[in-house]
Amino acid sequence: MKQKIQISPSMMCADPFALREVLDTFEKGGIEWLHIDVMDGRYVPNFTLGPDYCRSLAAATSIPLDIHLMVEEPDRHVELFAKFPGARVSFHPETVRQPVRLIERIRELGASPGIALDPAMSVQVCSHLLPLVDQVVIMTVNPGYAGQKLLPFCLEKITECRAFLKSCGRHADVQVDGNVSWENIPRMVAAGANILVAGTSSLFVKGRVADSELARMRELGA
Ligand code: S6P
Ligand code: MG
Repeated sequence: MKQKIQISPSMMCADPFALREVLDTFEKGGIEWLHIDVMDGRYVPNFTLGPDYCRSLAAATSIPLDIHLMVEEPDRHVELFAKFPGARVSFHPETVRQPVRLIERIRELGASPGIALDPAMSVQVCSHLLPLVDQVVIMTVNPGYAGQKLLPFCLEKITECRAFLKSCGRHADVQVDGNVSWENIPRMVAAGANILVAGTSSLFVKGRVADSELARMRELGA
């Protein structure tokens, strides 16, 4: 049986001047999540979205926020992000001294915890954390920028992660983030991903999204 795919569009790819139109398209299309990339210029070379942007989005739509923290010491900032209704907050385990404590803290704050594995982080190294979270983000590009090319070896990590979760009876979401293109989606879904982060390789064209493209993505993952 095929798994049901959820879509989490990457909001850093949206034209800020077209945000209302983009959100309307997502609401109409039943989009499950809004993927928010938070970058601090330290863990990654880039700077992107922050808590004010999250606040504005949460006020403008009821689609829950899927917040991807690409920051050092996320435990210092988690309160700013975990407070949005239905929010999911994912962090990179190597950025914090006590990742288990941070997972617990995210739950205490009422949000859903996730961990994100950059291409250099193995599934095996994080295996003790996988049963504790609701989502594992497998990054298929180096974190920091939209519009990069797939690192093919990361596809095996999706398979490995899904198999490990299954072996411990866990049904956590496996999200794939990075160059989720029309061409790559079938392989990513076949490997076991059930949430697709959609950016410039698929849904977004010049920062806007067409209804027909959303339908096309549903068909690919349905
Ligand atoms: C990258 C970030 C991602 C990108 C996404 C963009 O550091 O975590 O979420 O925004 O990969 O998608 P695309 O299709 O341009 O690669
Ligand atoms: Mg991301």
